[in-house]
Amino acid sequence: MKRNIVGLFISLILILTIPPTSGYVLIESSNLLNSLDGNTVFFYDYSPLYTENITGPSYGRPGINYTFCIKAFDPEEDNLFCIWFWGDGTNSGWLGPFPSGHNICASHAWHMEGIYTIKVKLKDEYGNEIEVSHNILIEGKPPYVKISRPKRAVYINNKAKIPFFVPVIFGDIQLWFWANDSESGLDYAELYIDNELKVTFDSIPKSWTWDEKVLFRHSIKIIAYDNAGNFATKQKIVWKFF
Ligand SMILES: [Ca+2]
Ligand SMILES: [Ca+2]
Repeated sequence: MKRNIVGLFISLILILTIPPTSGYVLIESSNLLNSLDGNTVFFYDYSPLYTENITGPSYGRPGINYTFCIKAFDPEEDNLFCIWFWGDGTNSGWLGPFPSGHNICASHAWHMEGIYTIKVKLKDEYGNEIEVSHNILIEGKPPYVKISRPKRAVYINNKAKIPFFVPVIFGDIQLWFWANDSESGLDYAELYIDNELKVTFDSIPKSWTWDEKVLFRHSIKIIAYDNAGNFATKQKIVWKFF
């Protein structure tokens, strides 16, 4: 008994006086109990302290599998275990063991639109834990996209002269496009003329001057993509002379 009290006293002195070398320190309760037995096995163990952020998309579409990865480093190079909580009530179950510093990846698909907070919990062999989170917006609505110029009119040297039932263009013309996406935001848009990619816009509204000397019937097509990967297409048939 006396030995136990002395052991406990020494343990408390150690807790209060030995400074951690870095980060924060966890003392295993089982180790503290060992010391109470008189077997003064007493050591510090550190959490998997150094975690990088979760890498993976911040936007996605319903029903598509997305992969996320995380790297964590344990100061004692303990093996790590990992569990992913997907924010929709499901989780991956504990995965591992993985060596310290390993890139741990997992995939998931969400079936309903919404914002989900992914949480990943890492623990070492002693149960010391660290948790990181990452949000993903799942949405399936295509962007709104419009070719706002040319309208149904006759254009001569970039000026609309008279209304007509199709756009008829003489000479160069400035084309105008407009698009937006109210869920994940617009990512980029591509302009095609006669199915040939002419330019990629990273934001919209945008204009582009069509100065090719061509004849007769042509198609102007714009495809807009949102950040989740949904897209929408608009096409206009025009007649162009030089
Ligand atoms: Ca550890
Ligand atoms: Ca959208």
